[in-house]
Amino acid sequence: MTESLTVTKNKKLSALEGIKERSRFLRGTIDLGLADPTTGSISEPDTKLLKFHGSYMQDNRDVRDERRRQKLEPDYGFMVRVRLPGGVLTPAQWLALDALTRDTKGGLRITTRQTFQFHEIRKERLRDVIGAINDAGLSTLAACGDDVRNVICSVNPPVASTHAQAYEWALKLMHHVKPRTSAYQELWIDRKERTSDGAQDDEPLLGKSYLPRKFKFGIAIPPYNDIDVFAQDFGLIAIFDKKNELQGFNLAPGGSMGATAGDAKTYPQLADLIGYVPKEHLLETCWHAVAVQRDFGDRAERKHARLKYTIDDRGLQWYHDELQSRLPFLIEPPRPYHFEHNGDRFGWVEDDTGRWHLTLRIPSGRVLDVDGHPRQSGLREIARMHQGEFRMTCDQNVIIANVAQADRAAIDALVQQYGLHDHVGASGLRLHAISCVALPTCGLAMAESERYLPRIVQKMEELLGKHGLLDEPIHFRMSGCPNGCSRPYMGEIALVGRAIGKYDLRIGADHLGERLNALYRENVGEEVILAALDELFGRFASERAPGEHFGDFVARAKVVQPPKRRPAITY
Ligand code: SRM
Ligand code: SF4
Repeated sequence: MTESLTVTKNKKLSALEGIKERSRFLRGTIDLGLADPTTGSISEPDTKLLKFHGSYMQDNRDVRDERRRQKLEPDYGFMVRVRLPGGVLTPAQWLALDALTRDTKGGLRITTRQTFQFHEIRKERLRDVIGAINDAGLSTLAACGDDVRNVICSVNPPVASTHAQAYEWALKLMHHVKPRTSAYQELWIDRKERTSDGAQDDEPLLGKSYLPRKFKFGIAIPPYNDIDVFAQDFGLIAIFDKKNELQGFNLAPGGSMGATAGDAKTYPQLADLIGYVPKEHLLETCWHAVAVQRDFGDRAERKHARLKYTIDDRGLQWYHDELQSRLPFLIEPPRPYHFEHNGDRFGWVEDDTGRWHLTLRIPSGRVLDVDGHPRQSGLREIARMHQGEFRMTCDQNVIIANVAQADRAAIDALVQQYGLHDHVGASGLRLHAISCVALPTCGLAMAESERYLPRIVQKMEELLGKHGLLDEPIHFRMSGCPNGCSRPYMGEIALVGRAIGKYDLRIGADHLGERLNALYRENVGEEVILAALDELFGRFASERAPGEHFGDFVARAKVVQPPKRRPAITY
């Protein structure tokens, strides 16, 4: 790690670097903070360390001002995120997570990285909740923090063996690069009163200061790009032979969505191909892919600390060459592949082995009983009888996977009984609409997102209906701020929150997740958004080429000019 010293020697490290380095491998004083009964919070430095354990301290922003007026401390609650590589869990695990919602608010929340979050857990219940997640054979370690996040993997392929093989590598990869600290075991599983000094710990990959920032891997199984592989810090495209045997992976580093409003030095960026490795080299390649960023990522400026900036500052070819220099085998040129599909396909799909998979739409991933939609109860009943597994999708939906033909009718009956058939008769826009959590729990939200989605979708549907476009599959993404948790920069239409009631309207990403969109109207309210879309839908209906998607149309018609990809490297 001498290189990292060279890279950062003339810069002042960010404050968080010191907190991490002094934390005794992520211990800090979390144990003392949890034991303090005088407040619902923990100390600021400990909140940073807690993220590595999979939890954020938040407060309910709906009541923040009122509590301040009443001179009460904020209404603190903890968000807990489960680490669920590939988004797969058993019915027993579903039931275990479902039971934990007794201690939380907002039910189970499926995220855009195929896992679950719980919200508004009181401090005194945090250990029990995280402990119970571990009792269910799951973990929260590295679900948040400056580490390698949940490794995501396509869940939709109709060829069962391709999913099984890719999923196996998602699990292996997550295991290979996860933190090694024993602090997690002490705090949440052994639940020690006082944690150790960490002297026995070592982090051979991540180091004492962990990574400069989060690092995200995702595995796509062509022709499905249901994970948005180019939005990852390091995308992996699984390559199969004609017999559907996994051969290896194309490597696509340098993507991520986050940007800061008004700061042109921050921007969304797509990953680009740098080569291919056979599957037996995947783990070593990914280890070093992380290590390069550990050593060269910006530890002074957190807004500039993602791999995309390291690559853009130094070049894609530089990253390839640096990674190559650490590997004892050659990175080969990328193998051919093509994507045909992005997003989820709803309803029943039969795979090549005769097993069935049912994708259900869960608006914004919120598994909760709400008026007329007892989704949580319905999925609980399905979990009680289901013999296969559940798979979460990156569009926040759920797949009742691996169902025998004989069990389909019983599942269909529960779907009807509990109103889980939202996808039936839904507009193309509604089926492909996703939103981030935003208010009231997200501390960074500038505008509503999840709570606004139903209203804006309905208004947009009125316009689509007027122009005869209701069935048009349009990827619509909404975020409560420019951080981009719903991958809005890859939406054919996107709203990115700037202030309460104000959004950037962005358009022009393609339908396959291979091109970013561009800003069309900045910081505008609903009226302007709808007027702009009315005009665009009208033009799209009358001027589109046969089969052309909305995003492609607005790009071809030069309504906006989406950014270009990085130039390809030479091999
Ligand atoms: Fe995110 C921060 C929610 C996927 C980019 N994200 C947050 C926090 C933790 C807010 C905070 O830092 O205080 C949000 C918690 C809200 C809450 O109340 O629960 C939050 N992000 C989410 C989730 C739950 C959105 C959802 O509605 O599903 C997703 C959880 C994923 C998971 O299971 O791991 C989520 N976040 C994403 C994605 C999409 C992805 O990874 O595919 C992105 C864009 C890709 C990327 O990383 O750039 C994303 N989240 C961010 C960023 C911007 C990071 C950056 O480098 O610029 C932040 C802000 C930060 O980290 O400082 C952020
Ligand atoms: Fe919060 Fe912004 Fe992420 Fe939405 S996009 S969850 S508002 S950080």
